[in-house]
Amino acid sequence: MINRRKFLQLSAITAPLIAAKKSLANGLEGTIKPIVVSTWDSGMAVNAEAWKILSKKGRALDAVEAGAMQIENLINCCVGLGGYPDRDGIVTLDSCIMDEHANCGAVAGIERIKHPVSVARKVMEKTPHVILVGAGAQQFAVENGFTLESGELSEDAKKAYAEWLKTSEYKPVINIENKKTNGPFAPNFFQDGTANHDTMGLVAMDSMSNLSGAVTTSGMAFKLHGRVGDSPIIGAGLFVDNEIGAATSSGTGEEVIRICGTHLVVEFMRQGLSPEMACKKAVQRIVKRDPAKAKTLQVGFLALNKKGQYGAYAIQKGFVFSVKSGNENKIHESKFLI
Ligand code: SD4
Repeated sequence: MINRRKFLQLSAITAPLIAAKKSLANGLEGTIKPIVVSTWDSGMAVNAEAWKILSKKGRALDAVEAGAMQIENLINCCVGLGGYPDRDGIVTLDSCIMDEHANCGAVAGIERIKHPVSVARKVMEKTPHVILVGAGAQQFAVENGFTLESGELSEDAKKAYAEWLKTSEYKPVINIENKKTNGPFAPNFFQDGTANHDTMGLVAMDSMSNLSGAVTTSGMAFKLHGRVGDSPIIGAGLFVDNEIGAATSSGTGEEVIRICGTHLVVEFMRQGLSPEMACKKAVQRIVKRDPAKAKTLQVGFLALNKKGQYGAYAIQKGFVFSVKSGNENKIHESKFLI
């Protein structure tokens, strides 16, 4: 007969074995966490902010919000209020956030609010809704203590808008960060040399293996007033499934919305594809629909799975992303299709 002491000894030996077997069965051995991945090279500073939370065993949701706020805070940055306006000269911001329970919130076309990502979080936590738009989103923000800012364009944005008004042509600029090719429409570079983009998407996994993501943007420069891109649309600009992984996107939002881009990426990962292959298949879906048009635009997807593996893929050369974990802190170039 097995006595109590023997039973305890046996359990002490078998419990870790069972746990190890379970994690092998899940395929999660060797998981890298915490980890945060962000679009573009400006993601380095965003990741650093998120890392302050992740490295202290904080929640991925708090980390992605803090990361997005970092870039929204910059005065001459394309992402927040310093971003480029729409064709009427008004800066309108889109943002969303999603956590490990599929809770999500978003704001679209919000004006004069510095931290749309935090308003998105409030929509998620304080309302039964997912998306608030325009004046309603702004009203909700003010009612929840957010300050109504002046709405004046940044110096960069004023110059670019004046330049754009000369032709008033709507032409989304591929890899708008590239100063050499994009001339007056290229935004500034930050002091650390990283480029200044109009969208920041980031996804993170915390030390509890929980995933979250956030996106914040001023959207496509010189868009029609009222236009909403992919960034605040759950399943387009951001999707998180805590069983599988998370994905975000950057580029021409209309193309991402058409294929429910980030949801598609996560579903490809569910089928067993690596993050990079999942992003590639989503990019192929866009290109296949209209190959000629695809040559004229850029879309990049960035994904992270439950093992802490990440990958990206873009239509064109030039999409870069930033990674921060215990193992690395660097900018990667995405592979591309065309
Ligand atoms: C949009 N996807 O508004 C955004 C723009 C973007 O890098 O990502 N630019 O369509």
